[in-house]
Amino acid sequence: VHRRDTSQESKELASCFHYLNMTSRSFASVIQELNPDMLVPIALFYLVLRGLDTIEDDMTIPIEKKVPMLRDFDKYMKTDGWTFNGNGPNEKDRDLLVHFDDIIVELKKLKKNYYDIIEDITIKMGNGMADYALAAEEGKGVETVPQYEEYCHYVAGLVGEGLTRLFVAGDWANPALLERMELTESMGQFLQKTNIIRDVHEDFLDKRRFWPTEIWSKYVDKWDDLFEPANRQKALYCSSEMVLNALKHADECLFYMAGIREQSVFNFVAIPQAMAIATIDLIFQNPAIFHSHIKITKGDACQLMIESTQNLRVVCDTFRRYTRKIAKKNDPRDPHFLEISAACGKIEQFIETLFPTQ
Ligand code: PS7
Ligand code: MN
Ligand code: MN
Ligand code: MN
Ligand code: MN
Ligand code: MN
Repeated sequence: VHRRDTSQESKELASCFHYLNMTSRSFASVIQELNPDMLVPIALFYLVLRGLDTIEDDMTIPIEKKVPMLRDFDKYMKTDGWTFNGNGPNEKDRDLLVHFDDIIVELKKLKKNYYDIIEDITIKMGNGMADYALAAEEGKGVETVPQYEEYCHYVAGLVGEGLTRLFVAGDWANPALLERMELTESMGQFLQKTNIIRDVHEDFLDKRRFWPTEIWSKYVDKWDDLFEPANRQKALYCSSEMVLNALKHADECLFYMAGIREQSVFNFVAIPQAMAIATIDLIFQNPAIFHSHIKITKGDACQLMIESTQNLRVVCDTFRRYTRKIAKKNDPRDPHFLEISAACGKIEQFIETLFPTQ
């Protein structure tokens, strides 16, 4: 366990850690357990992207203001004193942008190679978010599965790319991971798709939709119909197809984690993935996603933390346990029964090749 040396810390860096603890759901603790050399760059990377996402998620910013803000965020992050007094999806995220000048001060102290990675990802993500915010405004949004995966690339695949480049720059991961970018992409896709399936009702209330038309239109005529209690069975079958689409990334996530050399980085990447497979199990065949905000229990989260801070074998055991729970709940009447069954079998088989039993 690494402890931050707060005696050497500037008031701006202390402010960065304050906002990290305020804004981050599961990431604040795992980031702070990182090896000291990785800690500040990754904390600042998190805060920059959290700031960008706060603008994306703020549905009170008019589109003609939001789009240039998303596209110019890389300029703001190098403008001394830049702050933004918006509404934010919640008070804590709003506060981060009100004090963003402190993050800018610390970004300027980063090694150039680290700063350049963060800047490159911010440019690409901001432009991708802007494209999809505009499309949504024009009543188009996410229509096809490739578009759905492109959106997930912008908001999560790119985070993975930036993190992998930072890990390799610091010699914390096998450089071979840079030549297998599809593994990194799967890490982001798996987390983002899980978030999008789980948050479907919350996003619906915000008038946002990330489930692709190509999928939901097979089950209901209008998007709003998916939330009608009378359509629960159809909605559940639709969510099964979304789960099937997410499950295809699980084996590549395990393969990616095999490339991590350092324990604190392993914990940092494995914990969110373990939470994701447990969340997929919670979501699967669960009609509550269409009317409530559901989360895995504190107890399960604690156990997952313990299991994902050991080694790949233990994380594989976790994945196998949840994959079996998913396979058990799979319903033969579900239109995707056979494919879900095959997807679960494929994950188990992959784990068997990594760690053969006996
Ligand atoms: C830089 C640690 C480890 C190779 C703030 C971590 C939105 C799921 O979509 O607000 O608004 O509902 O709940 C984290 C790959 C990203 C993907 C991404 C940055 C893993 C801003 C996390 C996290 C790649 C863009 C949840 C993707 O936010 O989502 C750092 C490897 C931030 C990771 C967004 C989503 C995170 C997310 P939404 P939330
Ligand atoms: Mn967002
Ligand atoms: Mn968000
Ligand atoms: Mn301040
Ligand atoms: Mn969400
Ligand atoms: Mn949510």
